[in-house]
Amino acid sequence: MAEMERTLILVKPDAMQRGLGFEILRRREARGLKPVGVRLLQVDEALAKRHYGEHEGKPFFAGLVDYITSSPIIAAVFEGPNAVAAARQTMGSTRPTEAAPGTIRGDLGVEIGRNLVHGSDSPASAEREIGIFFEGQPLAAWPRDVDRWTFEL
Ligand code: D4T
Repeated sequence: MAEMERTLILVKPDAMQRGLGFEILRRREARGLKPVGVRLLQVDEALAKRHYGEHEGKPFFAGLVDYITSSPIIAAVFEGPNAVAAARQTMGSTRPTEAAPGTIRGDLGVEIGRNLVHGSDSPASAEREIGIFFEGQPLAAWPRDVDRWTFEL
C-alpha cells in the first residue's frame, strides 16, 4: 500500500454560498478518503494571512484575503494512501477553465478567484496547514470497516 497521508481541504466561501460545501466533501469521501477532522469556521484576516503567507506581495493577495474571509468555510482533514495527490486530482487545476471535466473545479467553477476549494499541495504543506486550522483540536483516528476494501491493508 502507498504511504498513508493526511491532507487539508478548505471548502471556500463561494462553494458555501452556492450550497456546494457538502458535495465537495462527498466527492472526497466517495473516492475512499477517510474524514478525520471537520470544522465550520469564519476565517479572519490574521488566519488568512497565515494560511496564504507564501502569496503575500503578489497582485492577487488582497483579493484572496477578502475572498477567503467573506463567508464561513469548512476545513476538513482526510486520510488515505496518497491522500494529498488524490485530493489535488479530484480538485482539478487552480484555474477552473484548465481543470479537467470530472474534477470539482472543472465541473463546478469558471474563475480562478472563485475556485471553490483548497487542498494541500504536499505532505509538508498538509502538516503545516492542519496545524493552522486544527490547532489544539485532536483529529479522530478511527478504524472504518470498509478500509480494507478501499485501501490495500
Ligand atoms: P489553493 O491554495 O487555494 O488551493 O489553490 P492552489 O494551490 O490550486 O493554487 P495556488 O496556491 O497557486 O494559489 C492560491 C490561490 O490564489 C488564487 N489565485 C492564484 C488567484 O486568484 N490569481 C492567481 O493568479 C493565482 C496564481 C487562487 C488560488
